Amino acid sequence: MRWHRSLLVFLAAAFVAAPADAGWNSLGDFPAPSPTAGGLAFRNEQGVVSVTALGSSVVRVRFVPGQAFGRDHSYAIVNRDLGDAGASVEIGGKESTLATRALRVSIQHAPFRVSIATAAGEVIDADDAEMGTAFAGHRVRVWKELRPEDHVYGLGEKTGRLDKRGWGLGGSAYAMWNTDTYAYDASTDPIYASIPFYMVLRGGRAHGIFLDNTFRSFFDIGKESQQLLSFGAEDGELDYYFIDGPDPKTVIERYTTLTGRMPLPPRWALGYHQSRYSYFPESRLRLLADTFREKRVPADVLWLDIHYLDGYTPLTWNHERFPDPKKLLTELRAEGFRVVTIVDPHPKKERGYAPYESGLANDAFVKSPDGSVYEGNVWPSNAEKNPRPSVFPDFSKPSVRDWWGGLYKEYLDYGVAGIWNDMNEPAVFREPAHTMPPELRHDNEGQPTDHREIHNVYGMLMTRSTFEGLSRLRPQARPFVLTRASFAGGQRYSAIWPGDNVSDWSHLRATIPILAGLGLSGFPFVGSDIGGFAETATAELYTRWLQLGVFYPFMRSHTTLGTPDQEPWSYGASREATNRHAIELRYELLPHVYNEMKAASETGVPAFRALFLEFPQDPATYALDDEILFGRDLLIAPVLREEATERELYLPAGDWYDFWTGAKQAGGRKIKVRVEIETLPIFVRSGGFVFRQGVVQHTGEMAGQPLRVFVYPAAKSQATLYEDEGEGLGYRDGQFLRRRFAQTRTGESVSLEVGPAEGRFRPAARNLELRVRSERPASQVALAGQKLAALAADSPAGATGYRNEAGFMIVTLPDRYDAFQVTLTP
Ligand code: MIG
Repeated sequence: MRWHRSLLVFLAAAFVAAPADAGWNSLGDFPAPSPTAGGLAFRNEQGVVSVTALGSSVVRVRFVPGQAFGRDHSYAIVNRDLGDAGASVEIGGKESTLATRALRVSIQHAPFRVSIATAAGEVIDADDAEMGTAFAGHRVRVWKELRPEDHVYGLGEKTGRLDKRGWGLGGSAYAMWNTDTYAYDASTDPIYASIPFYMVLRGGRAHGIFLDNTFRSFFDIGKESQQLLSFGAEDGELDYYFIDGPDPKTVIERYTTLTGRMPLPPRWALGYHQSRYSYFPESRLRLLADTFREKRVPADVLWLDIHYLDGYTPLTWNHERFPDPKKLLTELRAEGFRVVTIVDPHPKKERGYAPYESGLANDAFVKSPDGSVYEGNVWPSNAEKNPRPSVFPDFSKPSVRDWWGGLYKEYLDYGVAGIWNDMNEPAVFREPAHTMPPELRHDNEGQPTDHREIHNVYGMLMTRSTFEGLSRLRPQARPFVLTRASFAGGQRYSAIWPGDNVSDWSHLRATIPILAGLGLSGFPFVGSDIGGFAETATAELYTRWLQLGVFYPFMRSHTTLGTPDQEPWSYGASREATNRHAIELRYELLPHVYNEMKAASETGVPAFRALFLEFPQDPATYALDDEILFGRDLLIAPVLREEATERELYLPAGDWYDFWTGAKQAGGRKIKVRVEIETLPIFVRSGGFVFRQGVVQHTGEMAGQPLRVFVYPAAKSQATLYEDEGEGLGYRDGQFLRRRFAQTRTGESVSLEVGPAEGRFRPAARNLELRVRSERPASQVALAGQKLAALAADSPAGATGYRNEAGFMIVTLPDRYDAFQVTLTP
């Protein structure tokens, strides 16, 4: 077919057509700005804009139509101190510049357009020449150039592909509005949480943008026009932060310097969790616990969903189903189980019910514009006996957060270990909006506003209340909170799970981009319902899900009301063995998992990691959403197709080692591997260190376990291992142990260095096993210069020496905490 030239021109014009929404007023001509502390301030009859440098690599742009900014207040940002920006401004006639050590921000005055470049002048982020920044009534929005080579990630908890440019050239558009979306699918948007942060990767170079606005907001990634990325909100300020890399991990570090990081979780929360809607009565829960121990399937945590409550009423107990919670929880604890209970944000409107009474006394509830307490139907209105509407704490009021946080006291006295905050979008049985009316009133930390502004932070502020309450009630413990709804910065208070997925293979696959996207958005403590929530998993689907779930930071099986049992042993004896094996792997890897979660708490960089974070220069990683890294060194290629006998996967450049066989695979290519139901493909990066222990039934059994350090070949490599008591806050005062492990290989001989111990924590007496991958067995091994003896297979535990086993040279010694060196020679 021959295309007519004018048709091509027409098509090209249609493709680049400017956003035609007539309502938008783009910012026009501004007079020269005035200098401010760290930046520039602009003003004309359309509005005010400020551009400020926060540290050398972060620039804040703030615009509001009208004549003055509102209060400078943020629920998301906890720190604006990113070091000295070294900022200088130059005010010209047509253009002004704000320069930092790393960036050069050029602002054209007429019409007003911002362009951010490196100090060397390479433009990174530029307003669209035509639209720039605009407003329409209260709406605010900015259009930015999107280049063909740009990949866009993040936006928190989003369905669809990892790369938000979408399935093809069609682009994608996302809204931020926390929504209870039972059995959502890949096209549902929005779902439960809002994180208005994205990252652009362009030829391996990354930068990010965070829109700090809690109203309903929008992100258009090349959908309206392939050349444009635009974002904005229905009200409030267009208040955004440009965050430079150039490394994508650096972007996350800086974003989480602004919005805070996940606190170190208690180690038990990284064990296996078993949940369903709902385990009751008490005898059922005890049977569940006993079955785990009898069948030797490791587990740490059992969950109580809404049937432990009296008429679904938050903060009560159903004493018919659970007559003596304290006794029950104490006895479960003796078996090594902790219990997490669900607590929703909808106390029942009922005289005599303490949370309602004390809430009224504290003026704690969300109100209608006429000043009356708002009532809505949620679970308590479905109670079999005495159904009633609910009222809703206004978590945007600091005194309400304190009050609600204190209400957990009774649960903690019973021995509840953690709290699960559900329904906090907030969900209200009021269709079609399924939430509160927009005109409801909130305190908004002293500047009253309506629900439109608080909706997206309601869930996060609830988790803040919970987290801070637990911290006050148990000052020595690390709180564990799980939430369904949250906002940017919510990582400071809770783990998150993406709600009500479906027992379907497409949902298993979808968990990778959703969870990885959360990690890219500063939220590292994530996990989806293993097995799927709605409907029923087949045996095969459940096993495959559990195997991937080993690498979810939060590993929990959960299913809805009325489905068959979804426990590791629910699918017959052979599946029980396979499922046990998956959970055992999680427990073997716990030292590694804990180490990676500690790192995430310090840098914000997630353990469940999209490949491009480690390989930003490799375009083959940009759209990968069916494999994942765990930390730096483990590549996980889960089996995501029914009855698969093989799977294709991509190994980035370098050598990789099969986790199961030790076989070497050259990377920089796709490979096909055979798969069996027993395991999933895992590869270790060349030079990788994997920290393992023996199988335990729960984290309480870790003391005395050997520490097994698996070392994979590279000329030179190193890793750090962090350990501590697993609970409590002593680690902040030096109760931790951090050591560096390093290898150097010359020819076939390997020198391993274990660095000096940092911190005062010392694990209970145990063995250290250094397991060095090698093509040939060791024949000579020296520890700190002393020749070691070869160990016989039946040598007593605790003996010092070496042996060779299945492709590994293994040195065993009682762990010691001075620096030392081991050399192994084949
Ligand atoms: O309307 O508490 O997503 O995990 O089991 C359902 C019952 C309310 C929704 C949660 C789900 C939980 C369920 N909850």
